[in-house]
Amino acid sequence: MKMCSDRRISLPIIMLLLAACNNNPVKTTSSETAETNSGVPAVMSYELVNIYPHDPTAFTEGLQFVNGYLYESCGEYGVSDIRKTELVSGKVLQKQKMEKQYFGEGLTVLNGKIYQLTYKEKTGFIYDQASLKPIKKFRFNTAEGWGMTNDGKNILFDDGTNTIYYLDTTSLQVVKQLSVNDEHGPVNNINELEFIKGYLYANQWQTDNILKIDTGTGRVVARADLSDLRQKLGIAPFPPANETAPDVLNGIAYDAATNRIFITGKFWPKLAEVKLDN
Ligand SMILES: [Ca+2]
Repeated sequence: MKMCSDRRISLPIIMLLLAACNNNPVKTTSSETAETNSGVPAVMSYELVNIYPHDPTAFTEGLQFVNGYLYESCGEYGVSDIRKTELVSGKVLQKQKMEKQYFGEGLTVLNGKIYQLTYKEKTGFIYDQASLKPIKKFRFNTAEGWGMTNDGKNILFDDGTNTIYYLDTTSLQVVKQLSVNDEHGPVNNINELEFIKGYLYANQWQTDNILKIDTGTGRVVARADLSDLRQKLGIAPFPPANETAPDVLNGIAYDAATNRIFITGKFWPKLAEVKLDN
């Protein structure tokens, strides 16, 4: 999520209160590396390893790293696209624009195909990974489409609530649902996703938190606060000062071959390689 004109910071007080209730990590000692006995998520610290360029006009909605390249879905009506970019230069190597009635959302690459959600159009797209050419559309039934990833078998997506939906790649039907919870209850606004070493990682919309989720139970087992990443990258604090300024953190990608994690955000001019300690 989401579009500039509908960024929901028009409800700042409610959102901040919700964020305060849901997101304030309870302090744990640095030696704790997993969910505590009380169910409180462990604190994940992070280390900034590298900084790469990122297209500052990209309203990032989905990000994945595959065979040396970043695949990204960018949103907003009229300018949405999917693109393949070079990590070190940030150069866009290939791009496929979407029709103006679609707002691009989460993206994932699996078995030579790129799957992509749209925001309110209940329409998913499948593209050929090599050419980025559209192969087909499919329908999904949630009110909104937000983040997407895959676990090597199923596609996982979310709709801005605390529910993760598992899609069968052949039938494109939902075959399983997972509810994300922490010690306070449901964790809503689950957004961009990434599957890393058996755990589901998610950023939570309008926060700079990265959550580590046990896909067996839906529990948040660890949480990283990346709010000072903006400063390290030279990016102005949230909320953005205008419609083209860097917006929320959104975009998590993982390179399993080198164990690197990449983080960026909507209209961020930089992309960070980070290490998470948990
Ligand atoms: Ca991702």
